[in-house]
Amino acid sequence: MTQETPQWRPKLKDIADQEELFTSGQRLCAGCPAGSMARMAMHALPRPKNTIVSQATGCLEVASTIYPYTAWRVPWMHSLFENAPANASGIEAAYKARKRQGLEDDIPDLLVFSGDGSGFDIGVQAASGAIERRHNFLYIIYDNQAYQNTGIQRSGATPKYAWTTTSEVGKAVPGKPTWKKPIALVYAAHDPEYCATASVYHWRDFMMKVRKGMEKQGPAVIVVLAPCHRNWRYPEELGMKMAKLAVETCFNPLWEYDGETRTYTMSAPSMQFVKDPSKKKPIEEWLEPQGRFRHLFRPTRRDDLIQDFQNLVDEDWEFIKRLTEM
Ligand SMILES: Cc1ncc(C[n+]2csc(CCOP(=O)(O)OP(=O)(O)O)c2C)c(N)n1
Ligand SMILES: [Mg+2]
Repeated sequence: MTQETPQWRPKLKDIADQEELFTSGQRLCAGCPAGSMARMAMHALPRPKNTIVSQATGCLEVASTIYPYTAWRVPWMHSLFENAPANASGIEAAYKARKRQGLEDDIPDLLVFSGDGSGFDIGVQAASGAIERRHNFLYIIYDNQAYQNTGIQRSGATPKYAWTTTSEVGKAVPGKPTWKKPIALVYAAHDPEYCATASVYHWRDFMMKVRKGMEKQGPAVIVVLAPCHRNWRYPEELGMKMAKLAVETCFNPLWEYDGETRTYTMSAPSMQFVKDPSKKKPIEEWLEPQGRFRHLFRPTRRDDLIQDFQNLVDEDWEFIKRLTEM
């Protein structure tokens, strides 16, 4: 057996000494974990000075690139919802052509960021095509479960019963009528080199996944849950706690797909709930602090809807458990 190089594990001390490639001074909301997510991702790059970012529109983009300022200390390209992975494909193709002509020695690493609006809905076509063409890029989708930057419209990532401005709560309808798309599985089914889910709370797990995804030669996708206090309506200092609870309730199971072996693996933070199912918290612990689910608890408690939500979470969890036990 060949000796594998040990997996990179970030240490806080080392990160503290590194240059910030996603800087402070951007205009994300106070407590918005999307900013922490971007910082962590940039600190996990294998070749920080040799990376190009292609970014779809969304909170992270509009808040970090208000003309004439930018929070990005790497070459960065604005993209549409529809084409962020396609832009990355084009950049890679252009560098390859220039290298063939002897104009470049190197092809930079490509990192794509988008929100769930692009990653779950409007940009799926471009992402699907870029993965199929086997471009060498990592696509990070930060999932805050709605189109937040334009005023909280529901997306394919919005869970059932959540309030948004386009999934209203009233006498006739209790929020969004349908469940969220299993988008990470949709991308994993494309058989990329690497695919994973992540949480902004489990910072080391997330950063190790970013490093892995960047180092793979070929397409990689990470879907990271990043709470949004404007829509989820929790006190703004509780973002990381909401992300942690999403993992503890198994609403956001953390797993990886390895394209080489074509296998799914449960990641360490979620593995504990497989080993000891009694540690899995009831979903209402995650739902109740969130104003977008207030109507499930007040003025009358809707046990039927809470139970339905729990059943959906349990079904997804059982499915992931079966996949990762293959
Ligand atoms: C095709 C298209 N439709 C609508 C818009 C307007 N728009 C810009 S950002 C945005 C919301 C982004 O949502 P998401 O991707 O989830 O990112 P978030 O703002 O939640 O971080 C919308 C609707 C657009 N730019 N392009
Ligand atoms: Mg969003």
